[in-house]
Amino acid sequence: MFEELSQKLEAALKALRGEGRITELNIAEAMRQVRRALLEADVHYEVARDFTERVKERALGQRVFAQVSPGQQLIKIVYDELVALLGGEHEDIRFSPHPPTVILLAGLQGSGKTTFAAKLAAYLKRRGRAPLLVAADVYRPAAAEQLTRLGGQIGVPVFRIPEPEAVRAAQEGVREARRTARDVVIIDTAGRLHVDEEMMAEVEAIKRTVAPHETLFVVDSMTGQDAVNAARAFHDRLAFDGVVLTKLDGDARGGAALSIRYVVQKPIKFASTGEKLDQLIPFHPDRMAQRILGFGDVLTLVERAQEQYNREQAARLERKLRRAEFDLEDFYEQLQQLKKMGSLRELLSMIPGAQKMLPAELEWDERALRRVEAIIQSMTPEERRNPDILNASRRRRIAQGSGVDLREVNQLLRQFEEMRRWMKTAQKLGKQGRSLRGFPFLR
Ligand SMILES: Nc1nc2c(ncn2[C@@H]2O[C@H](COP(=O)(O)OP(=O)(O)O)[C@@H](O)[C@H]2O)c(=O)[nH]1
Ligand SMILES: [Mg+2]
Repeated sequence: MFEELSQKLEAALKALRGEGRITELNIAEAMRQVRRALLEADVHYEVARDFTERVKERALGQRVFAQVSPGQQLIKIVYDELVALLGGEHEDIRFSPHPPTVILLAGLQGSGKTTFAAKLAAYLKRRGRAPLLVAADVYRPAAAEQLTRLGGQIGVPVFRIPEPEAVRAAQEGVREARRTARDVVIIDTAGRLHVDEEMMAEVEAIKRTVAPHETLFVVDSMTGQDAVNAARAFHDRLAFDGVVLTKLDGDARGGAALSIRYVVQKPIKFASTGEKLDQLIPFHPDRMAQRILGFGDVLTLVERAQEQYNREQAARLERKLRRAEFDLEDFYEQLQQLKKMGSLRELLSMIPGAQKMLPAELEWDERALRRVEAIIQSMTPEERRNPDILNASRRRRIAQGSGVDLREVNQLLRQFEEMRRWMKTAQKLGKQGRSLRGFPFLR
């Protein structure tokens, strides 16, 4: 996500990052580079120009170059402005005090509406809501089919009617939700390849009829400036309440998406980062700005961990950590948890600094993870609980059993020891008042 933009921005700001002398002149030069990086990522030129102008003005106004760590100050200004550009505060779905809350999705064909409908339903279900999906994309039977299949995967009911009448489908869907006590209705609509009158009129009619609490515009971030134009066109007709950026996992022209908020003045509420149904993140401008500037997104990582981790497991783990009893069995359990949280690539992208080491090594990493699993699986329960008994002959047996080199077994055990040592250090920190959160081996 924004990997290229990230790298270029970092390069532009790097010269200013150290304690080095900063002058009006090199601020101007850095901003020229920042502007170029934004333009190359397909950020709208007006947005890029305003952005760098504002940063420059603030930097000069605060006499950044006279400060103790001018580079850091400037990066802070860039960060603040980026957060502002992305909308400032996080905005959640606005739920109606009188359920069901009705959410209408609109956007071009292929933008990811149907996928998002299911992702949103799964997300709301995890938050304790009872959603109903409504197929108001009534013209292609395959569309309702797709929604029904996705609903099945996440255990959320899907409402559809056989007739090709979108407005009625939406209306009856809301009625069905009331009848079956579902508290959120998500209406998936038909899109066209291009903005066209018929489509707009239909979505408008649905909106008028069901009076949704939220109308969300779903847009493919990879379509560059077209995304911005579509946003404008939909907003003129529908006056939507929020934006969903999809396909942020692709890197191509994602920067255009950053202009949308600026152009339509409506909050981005979610970002979709893959085809899998759990690849959805609530959009937080500050977290996104941190990612773009290469600072990772630790908060989203922790939230993801908390979602996957049940409380009992967490309590047990915490107990073990406190007593420094963490063994290979716990380690294995953690690996499984980690895998459930998403792809390694996605997780690493949330860890500060990890993006830089990503590309080439990553495939190796996924393979390495499987080998680690195989090694641990080849141990007896007793060995997992008490790795100290792993003498040379036991190690040889494990290597043979898991089909890896003895060297790799030794390496894993060494790393595990190191990790345990780190945990003890973390414990000491914990005693000094800092809490131990998230995953212990994601330092
Ligand atoms: N890589 C990626 N693909 C996505 C994402 N969201 C949707 N897709 C894919 O984009 C295609 C179109 O999505 P769909 O939900 O059918 O779009 P719709 O026509 O707007 O309903 C499908 O192949 C999806 O799997 C995303 O966030 N990332
Ligand atoms: Mg669809």
